[in-house]
Amino acid sequence: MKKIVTIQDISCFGKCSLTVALPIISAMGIETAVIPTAVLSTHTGKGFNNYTFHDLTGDIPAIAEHWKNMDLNFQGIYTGYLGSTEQVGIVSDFFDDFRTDTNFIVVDPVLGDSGQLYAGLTNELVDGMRRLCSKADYIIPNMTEVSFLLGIPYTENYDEAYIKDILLRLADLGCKTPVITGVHYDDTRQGAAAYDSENDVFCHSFSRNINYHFHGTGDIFSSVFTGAAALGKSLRQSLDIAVNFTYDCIEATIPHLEEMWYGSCFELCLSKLINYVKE
Ligand code: PXL
Repeated sequence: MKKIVTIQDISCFGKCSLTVALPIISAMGIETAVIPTAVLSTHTGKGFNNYTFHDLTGDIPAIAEHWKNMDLNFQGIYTGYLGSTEQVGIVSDFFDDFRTDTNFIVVDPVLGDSGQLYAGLTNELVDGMRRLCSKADYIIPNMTEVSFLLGIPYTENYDEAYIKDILLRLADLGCKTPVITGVHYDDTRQGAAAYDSENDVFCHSFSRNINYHFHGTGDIFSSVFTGAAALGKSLRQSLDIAVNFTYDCIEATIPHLEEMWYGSCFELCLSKLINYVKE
């Protein structure tokens, strides 16, 4: 079986990071190994206060060491929310230990949204994420994360020429293929833009725009994109599957007022995802 290891937190309630990545990547028919970076009682987004936070930095090197001794290998290594700045060095060592000639690394530089860093995250972590991005095959920031990674103002008013320039600057950080999520040039469509720097090709994928903001959609997109790439789909196919599935999840969440403030009802759409990857 194809195997992906994903390194991110467990938010025990709230549907993001590992509680999204595990079911989604598994539904794609891929074995999913996990390294939890921290355990929180909920995610740190709007509406949740006084959440617990247990940092697991100290556990990660021993897990990696055990796996090295077992000669484990993975088609994809996919990182998300990190629990401490110290984890940047540990994850970077993990990349060195588990990178092969045929696998790939995805860094979702989870830092913030709507122009703001997530609660408790620091500029030091931003610098660390930038270093991790330099080692990745794919990075998947939203426009907030783009602004922190590149040290430029946050904007939601841009055109295609601006996004292409940003993609080139993200590739200059050292990653092969930057992918920007939440891209919209007008009110009718929303999607993702990518730049394959090895082949000098830009690529877009859009779905219909729904003007709602849902928590956890970035994690849904990155999980699906990583799974699709591990299954050998092309960049264009992986973008299309991730954009379409993220749209499905947003649409499916709208009738669920009691849940929509903290996450997306991705569970209702998993059968669609299974069909997307069959096609
Ligand atoms: O969805 C990104 C994310 C992951 N993990 C934690 C978060 C967030 C966003 O708020 O708080 C703990």
